[in-house]
Amino acid sequence: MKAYWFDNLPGDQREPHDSGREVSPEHLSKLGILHFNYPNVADVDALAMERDYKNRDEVTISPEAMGDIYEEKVKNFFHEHLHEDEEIRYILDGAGFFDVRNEGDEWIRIRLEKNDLMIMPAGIYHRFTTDSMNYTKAMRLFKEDPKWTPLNRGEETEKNQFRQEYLKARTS
Ligand code: KMT
Ligand code: NI
Repeated sequence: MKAYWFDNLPGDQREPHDSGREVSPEHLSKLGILHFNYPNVADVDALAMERDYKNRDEVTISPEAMGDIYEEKVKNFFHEHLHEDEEIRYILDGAGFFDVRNEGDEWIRIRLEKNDLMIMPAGIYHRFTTDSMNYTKAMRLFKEDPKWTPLNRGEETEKNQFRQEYLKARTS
């Protein structure tokens, strides 16, 4: 895992876009983000048990796995959105970038590699992309049914209850 300010420069979303300014784990935890390095799936099982996660699936995001729709999927994952649930992702293979908005509405880029697990709180604005290797294999954990509808940022999400609660939790 490596976290840094996104450079906001034009260019392919899959490039690192590393501004050279690192972001500390403390900064991430202030945003409500947790990160763990779990070499064994047993560690993930324990976390899932502890947090009452009953379901999971696996996705492979690559041109080989997705064929013609890969480029479209990658573009879609990169639309800024939030969820009304916590989002837990565990990287099984490959790597990818999650960009999250910080308290000043700036993009923080988080590079996740194999064995990285990240927990993002409900209501945080974020987006995802593969890197230039075009290969992310990830486990997605769900409390109940796979319900992880992305709500794209707009007037509606600003008023969203989970967004409001997220903002409130950050200042208290
Ligand atoms: C999301 O919500 O943006 C995702 O789950 C991205 C795909 S999982 C690596
Ligand atoms: Ni998401």
